[in-house]
Amino acid sequence: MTRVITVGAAQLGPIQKADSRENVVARLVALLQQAHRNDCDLVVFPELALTTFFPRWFVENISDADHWYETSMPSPVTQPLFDEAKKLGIGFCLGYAELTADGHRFNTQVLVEKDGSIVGRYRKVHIPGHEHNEPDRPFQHAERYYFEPSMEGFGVWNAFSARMGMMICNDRRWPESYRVMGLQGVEMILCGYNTPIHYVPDPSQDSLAGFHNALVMQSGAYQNGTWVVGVAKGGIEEGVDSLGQSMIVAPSGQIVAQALTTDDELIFARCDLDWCDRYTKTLFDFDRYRRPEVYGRITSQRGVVEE
Ligand code: ING
Repeated sequence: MTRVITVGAAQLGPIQKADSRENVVARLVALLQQAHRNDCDLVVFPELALTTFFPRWFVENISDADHWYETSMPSPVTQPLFDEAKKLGIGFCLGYAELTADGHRFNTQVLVEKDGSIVGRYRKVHIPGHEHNEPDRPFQHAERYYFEPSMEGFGVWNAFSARMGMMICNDRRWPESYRVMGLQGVEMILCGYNTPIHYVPDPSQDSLAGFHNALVMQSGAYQNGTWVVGVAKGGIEEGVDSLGQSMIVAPSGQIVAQALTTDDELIFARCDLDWCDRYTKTLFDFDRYRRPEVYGRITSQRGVVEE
């Protein structure tokens, strides 16, 4: 019997600062319904899918930013999304800013099954950008001020009759993210992102933003024999142009669907999970071919050590 998940990548166009959460949730519901009409089992939304990318502004007192975070999930404003998904019998993955009861702040994604239950929660591991105000930049990327890194790492959950994993935006640039999930038998990785095309520390990378986005997800998929679903919030948000190019990547590393716009746009693909075995049981048969005994530096050391 073949195992197939029809997955939708629900790319979002920009969310401006003045847009209400209610308005955004209505956009998410419309994409969810479109995914349902196209027989999707699961629809994936971007990173921080409920608000504008607020780390682009610095506030002196972090509690002045509390209104960007959710203190529960479902929250009152996201309940209509949970209700509609459960009614339609479709799962979803949603990125949002999480403020815990004991005051911790995470960049978070939840995976919701077709029955409306939350089956997995992932908190971003690799937090990019800077921790202090850098007023000389054209825009801030102060994620390291607004979010602490997860200590939970990368989980893999049994859901949708598959081994499902999650990662968020910058995580996709790091091979360890995929490998830690690969070693747990992951078959599909869900990843939301917000990627400004202008890379302030090195503008020579601007013209390569789309190339690098595809490069990392295609290699991660191939090297771990897994499907990867990358979903953007794209377009010009508060003056900052962000990459679209949401894509669904097969375990072969091939792109099977890609967004054409930088706006709200659903793409979808039928993903045969048994394709994973073609890679994980052959040239990436980890148990047969990996050499962890010579990979010690991967976990014992962070930066470069010479000699
Ligand atoms: N964004 C970025 C990404 O990896 C980043 C990281 C930081 C881009 C600073 C540009 C400037 O695509 C997120 N949201 O992790």
